Amino acid sequence: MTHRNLVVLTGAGISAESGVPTFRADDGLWCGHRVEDVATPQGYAADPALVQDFYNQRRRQLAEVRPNAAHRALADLAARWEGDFLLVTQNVDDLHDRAHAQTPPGAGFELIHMHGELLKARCTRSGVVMDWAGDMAADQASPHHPQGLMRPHIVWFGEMPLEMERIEAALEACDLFVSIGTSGAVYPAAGFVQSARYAGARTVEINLEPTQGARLFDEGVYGPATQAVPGFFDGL
Ligand code: BV8
Repeated sequence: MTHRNLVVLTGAGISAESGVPTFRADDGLWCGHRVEDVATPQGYAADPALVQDFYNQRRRQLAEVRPNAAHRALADLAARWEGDFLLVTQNVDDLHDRAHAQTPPGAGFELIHMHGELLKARCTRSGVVMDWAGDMAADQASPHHPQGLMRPHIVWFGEMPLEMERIEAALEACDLFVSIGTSGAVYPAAGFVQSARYAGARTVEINLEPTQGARLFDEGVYGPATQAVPGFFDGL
């Protein structure tokens, strides 16, 4: 069966073999922090220095990691895919961006970072988003508003993910939905498989092991992403 309109959702598991830690380690902590202390507007308001340092550490780490075979397999697929292909990532690293930069220009690859990006910052007053590669101070003045501060351009818990209308439109039109390296613990991303099923799409979960939402998928492909992802898409 040939597919025309593909939506791929990725999570932290696709970057794990590049050395980027996933979120839900066994101790439930995230790099030693409680999620609510570092990934909520309340946590930022309570201790902006702690939150900025948490993101400064992760932004610095990007220099030490590289895209892996799973990121590259998706970029190669985009270069040869003839229909629509939307890649939605929950990840805030730039590994998909870097893998795609190595493919021919104009390849059919739309990428949405629905939870924001480590390499971008946002003015708290004007909402203007700008590239940001270095550290950010707790009281980082904004060049866009006299009373504004710069915060990470990251979607925290309780905040609306980005580009939801584009994502929902693509899910309604897709005939193949592939979820890669995500535990299915966070909404609305965890609900995308239901939208794809409702649209009549074939749904596939690719993960290290079956997730809590595995039964929602038509098929499961299990193993490390650097093997399972190329294996699945090479055969497509
Ligand atoms: C919103 C940015 C509404 C931060 C992130 C009760 C029930 C249902 C929902 C809720 C509820 N209470 C609250 C909610 C909503 C909440 C939510 O879902 N909470 C959960 C915890 C219950 N969601 C929100 O708040 C969202 N916003 O709902 O807004 C709204 C409406 C109107 C107006 C305003 C607001 C916003 C959620 C976004 C939060 N931000 N990230 C940052 O990154 O610093 S979420 C964070 O979790 C990351 O983005 C991450 O990507 C995401 C999901 O985690 P995963 O990627 O899945 O990572 P995880 O570690 O969990 O899993 C990794 C998987 O990989 C595992 O399955 C593992 O087996 C696998 N793996 C590991 N190694 C490999 C591998 N697979 C393959 N190969 C390997 N080598």
